Amino acid sequence: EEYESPPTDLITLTRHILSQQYALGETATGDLTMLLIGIQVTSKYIASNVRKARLINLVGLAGATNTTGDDQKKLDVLSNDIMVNALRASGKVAVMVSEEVEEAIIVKGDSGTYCVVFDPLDGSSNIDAGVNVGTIFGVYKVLPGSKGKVEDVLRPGKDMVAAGYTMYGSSCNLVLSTGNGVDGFTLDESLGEFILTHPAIKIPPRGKIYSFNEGNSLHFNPPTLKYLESIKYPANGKPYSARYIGSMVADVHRTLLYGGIFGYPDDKKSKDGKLRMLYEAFPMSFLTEQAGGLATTGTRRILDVTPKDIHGRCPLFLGSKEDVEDLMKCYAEYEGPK
Ligand code: P6P
Repeated sequence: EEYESPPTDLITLTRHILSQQYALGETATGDLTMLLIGIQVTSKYIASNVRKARLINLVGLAGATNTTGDDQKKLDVLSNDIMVNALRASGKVAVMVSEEVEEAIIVKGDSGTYCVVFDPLDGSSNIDAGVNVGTIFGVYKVLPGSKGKVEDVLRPGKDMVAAGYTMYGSSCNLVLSTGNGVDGFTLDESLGEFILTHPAIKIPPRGKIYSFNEGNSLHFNPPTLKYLESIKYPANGKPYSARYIGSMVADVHRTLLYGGIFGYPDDKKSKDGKLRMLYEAFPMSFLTEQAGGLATTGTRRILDVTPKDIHGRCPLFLGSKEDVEDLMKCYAEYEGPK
């Protein structure tokens, strides 16, 4: 049959970032480009380790147990070390916050003007079951005149200049926004390049999927229960489908592409919910808004919230505009005790 010649105009992640950088004109220093390229290299390295670990754990290859057990770093610690070292080496980063590190890392010496907050391997408890996991990151510029201090990242998510995630699954997908919409890239392992495969991702205005851990229903607050009731027993007799992977990157990726709503609410057991603001809620809310969706705590736009602590949590509902508006209505109409 007809031989289809391979594409000859590949838009790699590097080329795409540079094209956006040019769009910024002469103000562009190239620093953000270098930083994002550093994150890209990190994602490739983590992808190869995740793939090996998954293979080893699942088929129990000898490599899973080193001669001395303590050499075998847990994958999330390994991913953290890879990310910290790559960001430090980029020379563009003044402050780092990692889910794996208790204190903010202030880079000494002539460090850059960016701050990167990240969860190096979110959902890693799912690795042994072969479930998709991911790296989530957000980028702030330091405050004017700052050489890098923790206050540079105790700011609302709307101050971020870039955010994204890499999902490690059957393929490796990197989804990124620098404030001009959302673009998705797929790692072509034969080239070692992320190729633009999902340009200008737009979340459908309404979906048919809800994604909550209903195992927590006993603790859910009335507005959350009222909303879930409205989509499980709707007047139109067409209930939503339930999809919950339990790995934020996978649940958010599906929500961005298919639409619907993902939620990790506050409840009687966890008054701020479970998800961390800086490196889970803010980056995913940034991407959701850039793709035309909404992201709320139930009563407030998530990107307007200011964290008091670098590991602070907030309730989160994000997804298709109309679905999230329905959720917000349930909160607005709730008259009971806050
Ligand atoms: P639960 C993974 O541990 C994680 O941080 C997110 O990736 C995920 O959305 C959430 O926790 C799942 O939490 O309580 O439903 O298992």
